[in-house]
Amino acid sequence: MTTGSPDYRDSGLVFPESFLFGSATASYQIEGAAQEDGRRPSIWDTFARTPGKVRNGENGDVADDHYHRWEQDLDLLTELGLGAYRFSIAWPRIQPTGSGAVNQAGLDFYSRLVDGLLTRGITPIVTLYHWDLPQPLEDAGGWPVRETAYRFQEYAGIVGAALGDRVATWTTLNEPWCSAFLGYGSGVHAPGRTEPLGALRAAHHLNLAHGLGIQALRGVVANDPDYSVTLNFTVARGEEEAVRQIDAVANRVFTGPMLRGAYPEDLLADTAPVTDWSFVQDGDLEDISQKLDVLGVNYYNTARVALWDGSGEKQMADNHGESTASPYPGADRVQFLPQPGPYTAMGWNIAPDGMEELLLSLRDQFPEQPLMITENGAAFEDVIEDGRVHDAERVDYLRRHFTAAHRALEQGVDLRGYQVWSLLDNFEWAYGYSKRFGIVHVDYDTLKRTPKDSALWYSELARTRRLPEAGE
Ligand code: IFM
Repeated sequence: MTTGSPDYRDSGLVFPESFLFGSATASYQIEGAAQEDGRRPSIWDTFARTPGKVRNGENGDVADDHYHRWEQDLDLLTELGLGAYRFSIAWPRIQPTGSGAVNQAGLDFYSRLVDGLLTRGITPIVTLYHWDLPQPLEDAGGWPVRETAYRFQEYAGIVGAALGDRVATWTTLNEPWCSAFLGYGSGVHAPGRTEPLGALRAAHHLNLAHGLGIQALRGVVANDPDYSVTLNFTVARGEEEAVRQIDAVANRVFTGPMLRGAYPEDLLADTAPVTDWSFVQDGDLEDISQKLDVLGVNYYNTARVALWDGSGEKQMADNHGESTASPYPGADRVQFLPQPGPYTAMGWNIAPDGMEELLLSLRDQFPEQPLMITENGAAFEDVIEDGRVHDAERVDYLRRHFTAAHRALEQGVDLRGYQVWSLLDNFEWAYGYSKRFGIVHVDYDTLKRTPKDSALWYSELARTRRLPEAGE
């Protein structure tokens, strides 16, 4: 057993009995069957078909064909001994036009999936929105428009009424920062718009959708689930003023209204050249600040920032794709500096200490708020050889991040579980299929699933609750 190693390569650590080990996926990234059983296009179908937006012109039409192979995929969870599965529901399967008419075939698919999990003794963690906005809602203005939040409220109520007797945890949104600021700011995600004001309006309407969505769920569910949202936090380090500005527009723009019932004063001041925030209406903050049973935390890496003095070229090594438009309205003087390695195949720096720092910081900011790691994992250049994938780098990445999570637990953080991203190799958004995050390899020609060494390692951890010794 090793503890306290400076490189976060501890072993033998034991996680609590109640700690929920699981793995995560998202609808558009794995399902395929894009034109089946009444599903209509989302903004990602449209974006992926726009030349130059997704690497190699790839799309989610087939992806992992999970829509047809879901039973096999749930069996994989059982074989690995995982206790939870975090998946998302495709809004365009439930309401193909984004409003009104409900597509029963879509609800039936997710109902079978939830039942399939429960019969296998696996806890369903459901995300309502992981970026696949029905295209007609974008055509009507998308997230910058207030009406979209009301449409989400309606959709949440429909799904809640259908599945709300069986779901353990409801997560309204996955990473609204990406939806707002990559979708409408830098434009590297769907719908690919580059409008600083649109991005801030989108952030507010996503916040509103979250609050209204929880209220809609509460009105219809029949059991006593946990309510949640998943945020991707930017752990910025470096020059204090640059850190403050990024923390405001990347993190506190969501935690402020959701957990404190107010937008941070410094965010309002920073973004004053872009907007006076008059789109925030009376009562919105009360609607948004719903009690959360658990806050979902997605963590991958850290950022190093500094203020740009206007001379030389501004550096934007911020790991969020290539675009000349900024995803940080109001923080125009902040530059993102390259960081020391090692890196994953995404070029993201590997920094388990950032996870520990983030969990402690959230505990300090929101002492009463239980937390769950809802995503953490890494893409590497995997090679399949003789039916095995020896992904030692991913095993090492996971070992170090589980160590970080355990250290946070030991320091009193109320951390309820950990969902590894991702169960399967899948469609990695603007990177298409070029980046593999799965602990299970998917052959995109045959769609065969092969658990990688990391899956076997994780299985051992989940079964024993004990971080394996190096080499085990
Ligand atoms: O694949 C994504 C996921 O959809 C959202 N969080 C980050 C992952 C890796 O980029």
